[in-house]
Amino acid sequence: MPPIRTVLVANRGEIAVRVMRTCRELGIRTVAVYSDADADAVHTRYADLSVHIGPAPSKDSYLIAERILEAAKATGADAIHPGYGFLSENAGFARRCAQAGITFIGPPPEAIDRMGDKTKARELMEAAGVPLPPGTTTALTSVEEAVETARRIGFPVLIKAAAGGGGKGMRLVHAPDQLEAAVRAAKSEALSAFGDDRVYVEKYLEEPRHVEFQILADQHGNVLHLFDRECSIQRRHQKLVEEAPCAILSAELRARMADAAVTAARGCGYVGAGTIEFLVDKHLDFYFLEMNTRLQVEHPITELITGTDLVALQIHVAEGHPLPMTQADLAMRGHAIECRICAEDSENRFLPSTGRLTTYREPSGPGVRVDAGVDEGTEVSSYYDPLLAKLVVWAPTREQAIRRMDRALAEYRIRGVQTTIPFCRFVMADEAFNAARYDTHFINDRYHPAPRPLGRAQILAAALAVREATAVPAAEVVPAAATAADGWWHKRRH
Ligand code: MV4
Repeated sequence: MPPIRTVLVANRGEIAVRVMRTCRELGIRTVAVYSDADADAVHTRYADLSVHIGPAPSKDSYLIAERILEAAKATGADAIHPGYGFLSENAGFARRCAQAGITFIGPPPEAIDRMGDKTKARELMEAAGVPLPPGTTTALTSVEEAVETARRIGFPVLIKAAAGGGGKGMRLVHAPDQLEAAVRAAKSEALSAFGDDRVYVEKYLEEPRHVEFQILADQHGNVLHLFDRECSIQRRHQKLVEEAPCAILSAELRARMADAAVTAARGCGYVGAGTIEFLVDKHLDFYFLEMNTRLQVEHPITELITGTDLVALQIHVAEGHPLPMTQADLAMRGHAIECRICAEDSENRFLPSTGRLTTYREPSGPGVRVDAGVDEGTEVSSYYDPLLAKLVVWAPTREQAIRRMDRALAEYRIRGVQTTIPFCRFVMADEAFNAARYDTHFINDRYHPAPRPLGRAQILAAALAVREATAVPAAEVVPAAATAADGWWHKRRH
């Protein structure tokens, strides 16, 4: 395959900028696509060329394959990098790129299809000998089948959508009499979310850790792993803090999981960068969960512990070259942590926060990397994912990385929106996190922030609103207005 000269990045925000940075280092021209909301966005300005593709809503712009392909043709792009989200795991889009003679910088569409259907993936992984949570490897054909399976594997069980992933359309079931309703609910949710109502049953693992392996494969049958990341600190299936390597894996367990991950990638005919997700239970048994057939948000922590550039490697294998290293060339060094800086109010139920970034100053210094998609003056809207930037640190040890992250979080200055920085600082200070004793329930188990005291402007606004509604002197009702949001932080899991 001829070398790639121009890459169109079919994405926005931090990942678009991240991909374009490597392209620039490689002497590859970059093309941005942008919506109405992103006319002045960082990624739009960073690119060598930029093409307007439609109105702000993603469904009218970043998700329209036709528009993206037209932009690629109009600018002479010979490759498209999809980033994550949007069209990145859309096999149909990958096929249309190929038909248009454009290199899709990602896996073959067949591999996307094989791993996108979770029952197909389970069937393939079982055949390859990768450990799976007990359950069905085909879609349920009746409620009776669910009952029989649950009796065999034991409660609790999860009903999962075959077309799902990332937690959508899941139902937890504790007893046989709940099964019928759960299957019906899961099917209807799956139908409206994915247009596919197939569901299957899996044994529910109670307090698992989410540990994933980075995989790289070329078109010549070489498959490597780049070690592991722990991503157990999640809220509603959104990761917030990730670290590499996972602090609790012995060398022996890491080697067995890495083997299973390479086997999984081979089993679906994978090419490019991908991630195998596992759940690890308290006995340190591990189970295949799903494969993400794209570059992931948290890829930088792997880059920092392995000294690699995953985007450069994606481009290298997309050009048809063999991987430039062997497994023996790869080693992990030190420890990396990523904090996702999102426009969400972590002290008020992580509610989305919008507005103009009136102040935006990034931390820097030893071992600090910031991948941002915003700068001072950026208008943060509610059209897109709230991720503003990723703060990533590297240090020789986990302890030093935690201290370094806290230092960098303290340096960050963002005004205009609320962010997840207070939450990330809570994690860095948390005793269980420091001891690496945490699982996927970390946030529910440990994070119960007191509500932030209302600011002067909020108190005045509340007072005015109350006065307008009641026509009594504002001063008398301020305390009641200030407690209007009470109560939520008392909520606990179970
Ligand atoms: C599970 C599970 C427990 N047991 N499967 C959530 C997202 C999707 N990828 C699958 N998920 C889970 N599947 C079995 N058999 C628990 C979860 C889960 C989870 C997994 C990883 C990280 C955070 C999570 C939060 C809630 C549930």
